[in-house]
This record gives sequence, structure tokens and C-alpha cells, in this order.
Amino acid sequence: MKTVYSDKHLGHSGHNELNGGRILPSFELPSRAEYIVARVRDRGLGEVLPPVEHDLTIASKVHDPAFLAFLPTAWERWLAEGNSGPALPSSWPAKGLRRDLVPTSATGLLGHYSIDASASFVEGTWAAVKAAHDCALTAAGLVAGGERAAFALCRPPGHHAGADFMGGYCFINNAAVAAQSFLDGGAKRVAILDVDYHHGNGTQQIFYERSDVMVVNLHADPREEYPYFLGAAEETGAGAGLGFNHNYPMPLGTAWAGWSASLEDGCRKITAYDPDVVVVSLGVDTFEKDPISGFKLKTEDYPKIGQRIAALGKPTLFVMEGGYAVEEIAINTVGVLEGFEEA
Ligand code: SS9
Ligand code: ZN
Repeated sequence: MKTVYSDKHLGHSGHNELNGGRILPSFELPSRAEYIVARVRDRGLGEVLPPVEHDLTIASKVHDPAFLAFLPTAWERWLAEGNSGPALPSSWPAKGLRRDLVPTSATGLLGHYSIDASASFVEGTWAAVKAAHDCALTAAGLVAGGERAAFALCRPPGHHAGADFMGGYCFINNAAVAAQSFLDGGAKRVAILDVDYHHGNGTQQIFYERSDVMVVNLHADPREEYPYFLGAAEETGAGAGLGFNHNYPMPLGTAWAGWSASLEDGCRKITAYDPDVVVVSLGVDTFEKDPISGFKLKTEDYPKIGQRIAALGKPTLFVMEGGYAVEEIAINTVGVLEGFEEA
């Protein structure tokens, strides 16, 4: 399968996050995508193409236009307020505060448009975010054009970003934009299968009241793990979307036996839905050696994930999400893609 990749992600570097009470360099590093694209080439997975630039028309159908308008300006506005290092919020419209009182200051706006202090801006962040969005749409176009599958090597990732918020290293929800592009191109139903270790809270929120996108999420139990405040099994959708959201929270320490049982159940939900296309939010932070995660998947398990997804028998777009054990994420990510190809 073809991979869509842009080196513009390299400018999103030197950013930080609030972790364990300290502001630390982000675990979300440029080397992640560099290891993966090198492995794609070494293994001969298929051509590596640059993205075609797209405007934000499709993104505006899954994100608030005011939020999208803020993102390209955040860094300059942060600097203009006298800040120097990476931009992070420090105050949020949490309990007892107003969400409709929109700040004018950059610091206030960062809080207004965030769920946490882990989506940090540096000078090259917007260009990287925009390029990741373009990678998702370009790879989606390959699948819409008849390819069996494609890989959008997006960095930064997207699944924690919701309609009007960033967080968890994510700014634009690349998988959600891609799903919307399939619908705009004539698909009637799209399934998103999120196999990242963390619950894809943004993806769930965006499609929660819609029946044209089924969201299936496999993840660490949010009572124990980030993002903490969404992702329980009883969240099954609302309104027209009732019955079209499926969560599989699993305890810390989950290994292939437990994880693959959830994958099987989630895949059966997708088959029953009979989508025109499947979008996989491909995180490999389920890996036993991932530095920020608590599942126990092994390198040999990743091709089996790809095989099970292939058995769905649908055109498939893989969109890169998390995975932080930098040396091994390439092996595990390409392992999924090769497992799919060989099935
Ligand atoms: C908690 C800091 C926030 C965010 C993790 C986001 C993963 C994205 N220690 N961690 S796939
Ligand atoms: Zn993750």
C-alpha cells in the first residue's frame, strides 16, 4: 500500500507537556515518524508520496471554524504576549466556569480550546498539523479512488482532538477529517476503528450524535488512564447516533488474549454495520515497552491486528496516531500494515 508522508512534521519539535507535575519534553517526538517512514521504505511496503494540499472545508464539518481559525495564529499570539518557550495553557473552563466567555488573550484561548496541557505549540506546529491533515485527506483520496488501502503517516496525531478542542498531542482530528471526506465523496457509512492505547475521546465526541460514522474504540480503562473523563463502555452514542459508538475499556496489564477478544467483538460490530470504508486510528502504544502506557502487546501481535482488519474485507485507510517506544514503533506499525497486506 502507498504511504502519504510530509517532512513538515519535523518543525513540530522541542514542544513540551505537563507530566507528573513537571513540564517535560513531549514524548511525542519527530523521530517517531522518521523511524516509521524509514521502515516503510526498507520493507518495500509501497510508494511514499507527499500530500496534496487541501483547504479546511472538510475539516470545518468536523471542527468548529473558530477553533480552526485559532490554530494557525496560536504561536504568533503567544509570542506577542511576551512568552518565549513552547505554548501551553494553564487555565481551563472547568467546573463552575463559563465556556461561552471567549478569552481575547492567547493564554486564555489556549485553555478555551484545550482539554489538558499536552498539545503544545512551537513555531513549526501549525505547518506540521496542516501537513498531517493533508496527509490524511490525500491517503483517503487514494482509497476513495479504488485502492484497497493506504497509510496516512500523520504527525502530530489526531484522535484526542474534538470539534473545538485540542489535547493529548492532537490538534486536528485527522481520522475524523478523512471519515468526513469519504462521506462527502459519496460513502453512506464509515467505520472508525481506534486501536490506540488511549481512548479516542475526540473522535467519539465528534461523531457521538451521528449514525453515518460508527466509532469503535479499544483502550485502557479511563478510570485508570488518560484521558480519564471519557471512554466507558456505557457510552453508546446519543440521539441519531445511539448505538453507533462502542467502547472497549480494558484494565492496565492487558495482553493479546484480552485485547484480541475486544478486537474481535469490535470487528463484528463493524461487519454488522456494513460500512463502505474503514478508517483505522492506528496507535501502537499498546506495546509492552511503550514508555507512557500499560498494555502488554508484543511485536508478534501487530501483524495479527492487520490480518483481522483485512478480514473485514473493506477498503481501509490507516491513520497514524500514538506509539512512543520510538525504536520499536516502526516495526510494530509496519507489522500491522504488512499483516493487512499479506492477509
Ligand atoms: C499524562 C500527560 C498526558 C497524554 C498522552 C497522549 C497520548 C496520545 N502523563 N499524556 S496517543
Ligand atoms: Zn495513545
